Amino acid sequence: MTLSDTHADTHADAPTRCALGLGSNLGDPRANLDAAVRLIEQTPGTTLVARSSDYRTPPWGPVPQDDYLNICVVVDTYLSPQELLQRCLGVEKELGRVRDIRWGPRIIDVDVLIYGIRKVQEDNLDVPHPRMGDRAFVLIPLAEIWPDAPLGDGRTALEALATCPDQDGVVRLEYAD
Ligand code: A4P
Ligand code: MG
Repeated sequence: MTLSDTHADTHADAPTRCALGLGSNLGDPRANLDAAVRLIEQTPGTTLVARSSDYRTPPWGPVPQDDYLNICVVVDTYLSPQELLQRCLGVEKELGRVRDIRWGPRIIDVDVLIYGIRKVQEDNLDVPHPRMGDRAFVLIPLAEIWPDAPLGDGRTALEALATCPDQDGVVRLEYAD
């Protein structure tokens, strides 16, 4: 990706604050998350503002699978919403993600949670992420680094946590190294 590519349909004169949600439960999840954050950091026109702690989270959804590691990051970016999505999909591809079962295990998932206060509803992009407001594996890391994050339904991340189920299973990891 070159700077001119990334700015092709972007004319913003100030960056937009965005939140991304990352998850991994295949291979070496910690290494996968670290590698994804490095790639996000290297994205032209994009600055990493904050990265949450790593959280071990029970798998959500109908597919039996291993626990996940989940994190959130906050970025300031000049990319448009579609460009940011394409970058997230590119990071997944670069790390070797193969899409098979919906909600199934994955090397890396990078979702666009929030793009400023914009609502985007396009065929391939729904922002704010429609399922984040009741998911502890998203809200806990997000509220750690951006408690006032606007969820698009009038609530902040911290406010949504007050009524969010399944928080007990989410464990913040502290690494010795
Ligand atoms: N797409 C639309 N909106 C967005 C957005 N805001 N961000 C489209 C990213 N992508 C978005 O994604 C399929 C398509 O969604 C993309 O090509 C994009 O055009 P996907 O990642 O292949 O599909 P998926 O992840 O299997 O489906 P979905 O509905 O996004 O799944 P979720 O909701 O992300 O669930 N349990 C724990 N503990 N932690 C997890 O991280 N993740 C999942 C996946 C299940 N259980 C989990 C976790
Ligand atoms: Mg996804």
